[in-house]
Amino acid sequence: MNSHLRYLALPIAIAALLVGCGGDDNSSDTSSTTETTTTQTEAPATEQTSGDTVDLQANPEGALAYEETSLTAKSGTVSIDFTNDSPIGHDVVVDQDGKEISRTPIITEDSAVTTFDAKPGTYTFYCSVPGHREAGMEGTLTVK
Ligand SMILES: [Cu+2]
Repeated sequence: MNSHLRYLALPIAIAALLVGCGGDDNSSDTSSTTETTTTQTEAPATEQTSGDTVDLQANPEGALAYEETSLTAKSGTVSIDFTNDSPIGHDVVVDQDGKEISRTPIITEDSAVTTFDAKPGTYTFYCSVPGHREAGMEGTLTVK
């Protein structure tokens, strides 16, 4: 009478719960040398007490004309934000009493900014591409 009843007691899940203890003895973080001392002092917004930025656009269809021929700005640091969406090259020259103050490069399908210091007064702006001013590409900038 050989009872082959083998009772295989399988040890159910020897849950070796190796609790990952938060040991503090792991001193392998010596990578604290990546501290870069960037002293970037960002300008606190554009809180200008004076000055102005005005938009000026050339005729997008390619006509020899600015969309605005009369601009007004506050005195101080004045920027003219010039946009020319046409394939005809244009620029903006600012002058006062025949003396050039500032200008943008000649651009096509692009935008450019020219910045200058402006006291109150009347300025003229025009396109310096030959023939364009004569065709009407000029206007007045009034600085108050
Ligand atoms: Cu022009």
